[in-house]
Amino acid sequence: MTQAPRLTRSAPAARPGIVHLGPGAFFRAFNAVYTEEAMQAEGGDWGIIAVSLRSAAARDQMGPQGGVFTSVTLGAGEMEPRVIGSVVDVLVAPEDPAAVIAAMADPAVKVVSLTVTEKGYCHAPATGALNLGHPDIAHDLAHPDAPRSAAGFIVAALAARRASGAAPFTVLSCDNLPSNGALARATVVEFAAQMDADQRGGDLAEWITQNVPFPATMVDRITPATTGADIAKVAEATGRYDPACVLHEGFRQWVIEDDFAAGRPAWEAAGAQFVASVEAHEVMKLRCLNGTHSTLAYLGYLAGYETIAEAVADAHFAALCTHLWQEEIIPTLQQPVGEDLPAYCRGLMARYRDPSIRHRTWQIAMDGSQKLPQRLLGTIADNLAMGRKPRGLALAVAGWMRYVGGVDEAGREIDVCDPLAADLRAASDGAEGSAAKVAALLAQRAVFDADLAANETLRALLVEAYERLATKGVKATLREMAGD
Ligand code: CS2
Repeated sequence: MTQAPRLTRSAPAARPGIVHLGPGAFFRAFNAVYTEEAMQAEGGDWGIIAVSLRSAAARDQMGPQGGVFTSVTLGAGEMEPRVIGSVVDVLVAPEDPAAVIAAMADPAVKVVSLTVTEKGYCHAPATGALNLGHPDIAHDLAHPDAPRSAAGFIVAALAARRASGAAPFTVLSCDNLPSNGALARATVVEFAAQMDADQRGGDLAEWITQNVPFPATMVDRITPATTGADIAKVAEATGRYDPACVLHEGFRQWVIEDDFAAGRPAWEAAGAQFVASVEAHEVMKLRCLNGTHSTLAYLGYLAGYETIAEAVADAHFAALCTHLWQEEIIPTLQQPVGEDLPAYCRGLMARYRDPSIRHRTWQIAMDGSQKLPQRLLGTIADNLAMGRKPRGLALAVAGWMRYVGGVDEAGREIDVCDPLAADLRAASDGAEGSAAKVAALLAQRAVFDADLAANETLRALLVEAYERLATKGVKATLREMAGD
């Protein structure tokens, strides 16, 4: 590799107005870019203090560069690099939690946004309730001044602002969860209620409920994890070494509920859509995009495909997506204002097919226990309630069941990355035969609610799909389903 000099900041940094929790690739390709463009168009002190709740990687990558990084738009074999400067500081929470609370408590900060992934909400995926048994939540309730979880930091900072008479900030969830604003509110308020119950919070839960807005958002931009080869390619193209670079598709969509306590960047100047309710957009995106993404991830991985583009280049996988959209997903949806559902799904297929986006099936397969309910299971429940048999969606869930069993079709071990991986593996290993394995996994209450688990139609569809996958493999199963 050429010894390119490191990227550094050239323009002065904006004053901070946002604290963002979760400074991974998606945040850099999305929130940071929208905020950069909003400040360029309309000005404002909206510099972002990015906070990593776990590893020091983001700080080690961006810190020496003064927060700047390269955002690379991919498409048609071309790379379009651009330096983004909206991140003005990067903190690592475990190194100094008090510094994070102080940054969030600064009255100059008007928005606290989050991309902490599904598991960062520490909730039970099947119900949405805060999981009080979660180790981070238990820790934070015992040590509220040195929290680890997003909810713990938000409550500590809101308590500090209330005590100092500062106005609250807006909490802006940008994770792929249904009603993500309401979910963030429920977990934060429940955490505060636990503090109040021990006489440590006063009536903080009530104060948060009355004063803190939690607008919902729908976020969309496909952003694979950056690899070493990507960093080398970017250095080649730009002449700068930038380990914080992100490579993503050109498409982006941000739909936001316009409910902010103390102002916000002019994100609409960068194309964000402000609406009264995000729900229909969110459900459309989670079911149409993320639902088929997870389907392609499990079945594609088992079939030996490394990326989404490779999977949909197989005509049977593409046909499965089309079947899912037309027959099993769109019939459950309300059409969001300004969207045309069939055209939206055709657009998704075009996005998936782009071979320059190397989005690994293994990456999307991660954390399935946290993703399945909103991506696949709600759609299944709606189909069943309408008297329909969702065979394609059941095949996807059976694919997940095979995947979490931990062995691929060639007999190789799968590196299953999921907070419940050990439980799921034990459930699968402890059962013999397709029907028993399906039953053992359906009994995982964190993933399947009691009603769905008791549905005999679903059980039969899952057992049939699981048996086919186990005996014939993914490719032969898809060929049979297509009638070839
Ligand atoms: C993907 C998403 O990793 C995953 O689970 O389905 O990250 C997806 O790429 C984004 O939601 C697209 O906006």
